[in-house]
Amino acid sequence: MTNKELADVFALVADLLEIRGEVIYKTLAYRKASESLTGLGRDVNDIWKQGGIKALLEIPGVGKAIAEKIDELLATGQLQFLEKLKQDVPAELAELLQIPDLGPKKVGMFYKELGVLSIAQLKEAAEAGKLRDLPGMGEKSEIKILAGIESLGRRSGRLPLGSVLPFAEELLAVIHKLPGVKAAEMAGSLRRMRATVGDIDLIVGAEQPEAVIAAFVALPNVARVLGQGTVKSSVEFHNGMRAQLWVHRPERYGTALQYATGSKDHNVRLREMALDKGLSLSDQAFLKEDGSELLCATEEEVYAVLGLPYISPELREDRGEVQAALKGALPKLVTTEDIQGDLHMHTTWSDGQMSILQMAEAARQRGYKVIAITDHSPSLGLVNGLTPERLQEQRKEIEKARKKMGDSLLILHGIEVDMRADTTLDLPDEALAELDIVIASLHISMRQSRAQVTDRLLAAMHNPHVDIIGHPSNRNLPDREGADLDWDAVLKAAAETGTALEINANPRRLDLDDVQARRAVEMGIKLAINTDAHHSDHMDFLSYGVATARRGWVTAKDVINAWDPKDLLAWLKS
Ligand code: DGT
Ligand code: CA
Ligand code: ZN
Repeated sequence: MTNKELADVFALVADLLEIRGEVIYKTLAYRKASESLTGLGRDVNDIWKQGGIKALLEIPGVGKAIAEKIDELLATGQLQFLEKLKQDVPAELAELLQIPDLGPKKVGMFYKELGVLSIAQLKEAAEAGKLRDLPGMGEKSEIKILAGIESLGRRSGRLPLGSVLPFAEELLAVIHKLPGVKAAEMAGSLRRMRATVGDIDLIVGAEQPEAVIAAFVALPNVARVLGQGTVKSSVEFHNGMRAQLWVHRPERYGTALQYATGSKDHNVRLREMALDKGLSLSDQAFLKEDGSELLCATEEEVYAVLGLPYISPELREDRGEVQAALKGALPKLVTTEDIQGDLHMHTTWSDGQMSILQMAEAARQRGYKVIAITDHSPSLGLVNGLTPERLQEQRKEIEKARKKMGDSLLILHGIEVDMRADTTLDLPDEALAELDIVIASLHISMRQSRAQVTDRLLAAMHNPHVDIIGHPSNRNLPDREGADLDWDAVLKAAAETGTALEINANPRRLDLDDVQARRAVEMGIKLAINTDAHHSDHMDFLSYGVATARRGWVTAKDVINAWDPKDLLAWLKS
């Protein structure tokens, strides 16, 4: 069994226990073990073979009960505890938990009351109106379940960039150290920094490809070899992620990297240009009509052969970048170094994990010149949002932090105010008027009709105190789609009212997305690239937001937190 398969067993145990109605804490140990096994860099089989149960206990999140169960699973391929549990609770029910907003209690109830065992049966029961009369249910919750089932059908199997990139970076560091490796880089959608990625593509430059491939497939966290050839191999890791590795001789590295970075459409465009010059471009080389090869060790050379300047990977989507490059009109893309501060963060005043001062100090350490403290407003459940009274109290603490930081950091007092379902904001104008900066965000009732939900954004933008719309669509990657916004209307209002739109850099959001960000800057709308940090570590998310902006052809002058703080202050006042 692989780590991932073991992890899946424990996740199933936890799901079934919850459906049976066990109290949460009894399931926590299984969930923790499942997560820990998924993230483990070593093969559990090796640990177990070397040191048995005792060695298993060294794995974080694995206590005696779990270690014994891993031992049983690895020895017999089965778990008696799970087999018994399945007699109480059919294992198929766990599948129902994938439906968004459907919890174990309801799943258990649908099974007991109606014998529902599968998503198909649940859909049938909901369509026949059989769920609405059960305890705690109604017509609305029935409709919600149907919508949830429908959204499952759209599930992509893609992973958010932020879940893959850190793993791929570690992997790359290991590959760099394999014998004979001269160069190694990520390619594919990961290098283009798409918001979600299908798999990990890696390119290596080495004189002896077969030796590198043999070493790669033998890495300890490889669970399965899906394919192994002389220049290419494909594997699945213990965490379930898949990677393809191509190895090329160093003198061909440029064409190989360019090819594997894609996108497919961008490459098609380049091949057409090559053909016009009598060249045929492959991952190996440019082939001339006389049959000789033109080799490129770097990507720059590939583009130069075609008469093009280097095109950043984030732009390679065939969205006009080749035409722009030909005209010398590529944008000077924003970089993380351009960013002067972060204008969206939370503290212990609402649902953040650190104090104002701790966040300020972390920001100063990163070399920021400005931050905005933007805790939540009151109506949003569970986040301890700020009433006008508590905002006044918070102001005093902001003043204290300002004294401590002196001239080294500008601290703006702000709020992330909720857009209520009825188009009003969650704080009175008088409270907003006293703040330095106001972000308005959509969190609740995001499944309203297009007209209704769009109206809420328009109303917020027309409020003179609102400076920024936070994570405009409220999407959650990879599978929760954003609100059904009328983007034409949203962008038009942003341009007219001079409201900035946020690119929320949290890798689960990346919202605005690249496409809307590009439309926005073309219309002269200003953007803010913010991390929405709830802990100082989250400030690291910045690079994901910047990458999204770069994919949207955004330059530093489009981004209010890339400006000198003086200019930002002037803009906030205007
Ligand atoms: P993904 O993995 O779905 O997130 O997307 P990509 O872009 O990483 O695509 P993938 O993994 O199927 O292929 C990796 C790269 O290989 C792709 O970006 C460009 C190149 N490639 C794959 N198939 C073709 C093809 O049929 N023609 C050309 N020109 N390039 C291809
Ligand atoms: Ca890929
Ligand atoms: Zn926030």
